[in-house]
Amino acid sequence: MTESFKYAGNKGKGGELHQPASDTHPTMTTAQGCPVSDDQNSLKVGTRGPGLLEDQVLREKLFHFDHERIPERVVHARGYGAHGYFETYESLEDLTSADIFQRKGEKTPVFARFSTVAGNKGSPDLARDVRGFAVKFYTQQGNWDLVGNNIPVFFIQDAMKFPDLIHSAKAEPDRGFPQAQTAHDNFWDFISLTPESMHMVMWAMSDRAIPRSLRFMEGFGVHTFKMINAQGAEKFVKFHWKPKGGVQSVVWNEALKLNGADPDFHRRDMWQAIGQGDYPEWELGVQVFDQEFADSFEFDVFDATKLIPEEQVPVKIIGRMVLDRVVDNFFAETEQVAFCTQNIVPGLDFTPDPLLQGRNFSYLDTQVKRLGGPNFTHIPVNAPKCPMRHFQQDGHMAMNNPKGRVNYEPNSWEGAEHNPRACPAHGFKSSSESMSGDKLRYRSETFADHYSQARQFYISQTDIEQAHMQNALVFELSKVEHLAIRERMVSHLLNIDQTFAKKVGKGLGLKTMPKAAEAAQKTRQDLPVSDALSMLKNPPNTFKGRKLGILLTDGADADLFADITLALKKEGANYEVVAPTVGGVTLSNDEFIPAQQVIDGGPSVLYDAVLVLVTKDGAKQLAKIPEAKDFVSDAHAHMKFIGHTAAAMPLIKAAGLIDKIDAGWLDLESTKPKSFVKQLRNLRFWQR
Ligand code: HDE
Repeated sequence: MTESFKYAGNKGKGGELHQPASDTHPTMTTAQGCPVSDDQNSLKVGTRGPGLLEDQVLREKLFHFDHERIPERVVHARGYGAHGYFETYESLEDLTSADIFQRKGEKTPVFARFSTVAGNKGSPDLARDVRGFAVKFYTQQGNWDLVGNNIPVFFIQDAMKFPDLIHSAKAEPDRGFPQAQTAHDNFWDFISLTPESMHMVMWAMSDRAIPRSLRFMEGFGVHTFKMINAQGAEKFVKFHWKPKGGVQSVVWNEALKLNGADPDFHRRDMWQAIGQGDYPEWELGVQVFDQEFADSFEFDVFDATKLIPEEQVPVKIIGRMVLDRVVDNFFAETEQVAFCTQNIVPGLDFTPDPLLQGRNFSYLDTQVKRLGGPNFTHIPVNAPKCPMRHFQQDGHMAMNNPKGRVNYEPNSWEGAEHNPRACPAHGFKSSSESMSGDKLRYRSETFADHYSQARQFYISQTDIEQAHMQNALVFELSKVEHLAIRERMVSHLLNIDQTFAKKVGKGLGLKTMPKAAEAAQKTRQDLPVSDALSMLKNPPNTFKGRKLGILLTDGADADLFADITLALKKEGANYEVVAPTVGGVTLSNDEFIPAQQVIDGGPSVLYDAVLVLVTKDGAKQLAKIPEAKDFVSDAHAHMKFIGHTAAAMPLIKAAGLIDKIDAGWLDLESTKPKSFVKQLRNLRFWQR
């Protein structure tokens, strides 16, 4: 737990009740520092008004309020950020001269922001969407921003298409809906006319797009970058973040319900985990390869719709990121943070990837608009933590103008203190590639295969994951009004996998299957299964950082409650008590247990597994409450483990589940609390 933040249950930081002004409170002032005598009543003529224009205290208060909003990000508007550090595992001096990778064990401060892409700032966390995964490293040689996603490829190959992609995904312009959803005509119209998007679409239709927690997502730099060592030797790299807690998602029906039950599910989860000292952690890895590999690889390494399977180039782990501090102020930090792909440091470089080249323009450009001028680097969350010396000056809100008389270069003024010079030996140098060619608007033939890796992703998934992708496509395309668009999508799926396409076609009730879409290149059937692409083939085997929802009633078995909560603590897991009233319950030994949720407010979708710990009378009472029945039936439908005792039977019966009890239902009279928690490490009972 950090010094400045003590987690206080649902109250959070500063949850104290309002105190009237007293000696213990400092005097409130205006923004100009003038002490305020009354902050609740405007200045009026007489007791009932009218108000007076001269009331500078009212006018200043309203003026500032009127200007509180800044434009939200045009994409990735909804996000959540936290501070932490990056620890370098070993020196990478052979590979790169980047200062951050020179010294084993060195810690570099970071700020990370995770986001959805399409929805606005107030949209729910569990939208089916790609998640942004942006990290700012405050290195000793300047800020390095690794602005990635939780999916290793992208929808398009050229930045020229980005505004179209985003316009199509966002709310349709005439009607202003749907919000934070791709399940509408415009999106699928664009996608079905954009075959290069097919690989990414397969990822977006997988459960990767509905993560259980921001803490349980992978992150990817997507593009190929370069690392350059002190001798000038270059290698290509792709960046990967691997969550220590494993990769985990929710199921779609759960996501739909979570958006209603807790639209802030992801940010609350991050806030609580950090507050409780369960710091989210990822390892940073790189796939390193040279020009020779790039030339021999099946696809163009500058094509952002392709990945390099880990089986072909293994991920070398080079450090870890720990997020250990929530922000002091959401607006100042999470809203105002400005990530930019052009922020790199000596020892790293860009590649010609046409998506990356466009991004390097777009981020800075959008930030000038969003943050109101060129001086957003003066905002603490954006300011480098190493010395900055340059002759940039003035502009809106300039706070750090350089000191002294000299503000130009070259100059002949003596005195080094405020008079920097460029340094050819240590300054950033672009890699010295020789390039030539005609001026063209052109898409390289090496970018032409749009289906092979989409197929490889599909065949690498388990049956359950494949079924979820199929259901996701049926869901999304069923919201599309125009049959022609649905059919066009299925025509692409035929190029990926025939059986898959037929299942989706059937799910959509297509009378006849369309012909396969024309393809610039035939789909390769020879790409092997890559197990690293599946989530379920790589389970975390832990319940650490997860949450059990315990449905409790008065008189419930106190020993069992104590044993289970102890076993959870040992696992590093959490629990919440859900009770008939938020007033809490009294256990069999008269111990009082406060509740975090009342039944109607704590549905089982909030938890990774549930436990029904009740008396028979309690279960009979619960059997009359629809939300209590939903609690168990949803947990069952979402393949969750359900702990219970014989006393819970009246509720289970009322929920219509009595003949559905399977091995995912764990009877606490025969299962020891320790083995119960051990079972929970499987996270879901998929066999159901
Ligand atoms: Fe972004 N993207 N993007 N993007 N992106 C923005 O910058 C853009 C792309 C990503 O938490 C914007 O400051 C273009 C790929 C993240 O603040 C904007 C293209 C990847 C974030 C922008 C892409 C990303 C953004 C909006 C195609 C994964 C949120 C606000 C050429 C590798 C960062 C802003 C945060 C944000 C442009 C494609 C990741 C408009 C033109 C590929 C994580 O500049």
